[in-house]
Amino acid sequence: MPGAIAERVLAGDVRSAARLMRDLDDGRPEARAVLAELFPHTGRAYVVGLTGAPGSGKSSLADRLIAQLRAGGRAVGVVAVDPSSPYTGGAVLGDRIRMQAHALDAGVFIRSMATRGHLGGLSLAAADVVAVMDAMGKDVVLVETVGVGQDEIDVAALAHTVVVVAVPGLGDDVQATKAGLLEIADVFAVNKADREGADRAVHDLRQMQDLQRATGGRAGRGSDWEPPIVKTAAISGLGIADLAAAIERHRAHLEAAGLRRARDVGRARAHFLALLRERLLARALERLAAEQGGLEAVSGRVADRTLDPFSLADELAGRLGA
Ligand SMILES: Nc1nc2c(ncn2[C@@H]2O[C@H](COP(=O)(O)OP(=O)(O)O)[C@@H](O)[C@H]2O)c(=O)[nH]1
Ligand SMILES: [Mg+2]
Repeated sequence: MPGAIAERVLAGDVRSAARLMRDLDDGRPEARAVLAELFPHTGRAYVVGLTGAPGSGKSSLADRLIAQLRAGGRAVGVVAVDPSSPYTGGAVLGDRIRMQAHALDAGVFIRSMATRGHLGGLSLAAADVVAVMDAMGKDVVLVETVGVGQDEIDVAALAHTVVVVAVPGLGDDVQATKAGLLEIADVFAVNKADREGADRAVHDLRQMQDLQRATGGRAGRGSDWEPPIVKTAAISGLGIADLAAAIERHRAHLEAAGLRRARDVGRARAHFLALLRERLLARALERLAAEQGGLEAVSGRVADRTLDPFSLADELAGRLGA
């Protein structure tokens, strides 16, 4: 039986959900217990990742997609993760202004995430928030993340459909896309198509896809899906319906090809591994604090070569269960 807080979250109560998310952020054990109560009621939301370089227009696209989804009667959650610019200054203000049209809409819940030192990494914090939104009854949860670094790639593992946002006129941006984002993209949006060079960017992406296919295909995604490339201009709304349709096609493809479950298993694996990592690391660090004076002291001794980190790590790991 869910407790009072879980009941309120399940009923879609925004204040209870917001408080729960804050408590999760603060690492309160009671909050995790509420999450466990909510768990049987989750698994219904469709999660869409939006990833790409800062300034590529992810928040603007999210805003447009929200409007599109709301017009279709869907309840929407948004998780904005931006480690390069924690949402405390301009970014959060920008996001609020951009999405404020939806601020009074009860069918939309937007959460900007701080990126304090989560032991489980960003992906765990984001996964927890996605779970709360899922329990609240959001049909679709958009997860916005800056596409640089492993943490963000990990966040993408939470999504059923990953949209990689590129912009024209940035060769380097396409290069960055190539590095890891090409692997995780289910759909490409070439945003700012109102600017010169959009066709060129589409062409470049297509070429990279051809190259990838010629050199052995997309590792890890396990399907014959060819990620479509959609031109968008979030500023005017151009191409947004196409983008929403491409996301919907990918979702239909996952279901028709029996891949939805594989994706869900992959999402569960990512979440569970992050949980384990957090728990084990917290436990090990507690031990370290109690027995060795903590991480800083140990690091100093390792740097001075008075402590062997290999033996210490082995020894600590070996005693974690005790
Ligand atoms: N010209 C043009 N500017 C855009 C477009 N989409 C977003 N922008 C602008 O690009 C800037 C960054 O957008 P934002 O959504 O915050 O990008 P994010 O950092 O990826 O979330 C803002 O000034 C937007 O107004 C577009 O389609 N065309
Ligand atoms: Mg943004």
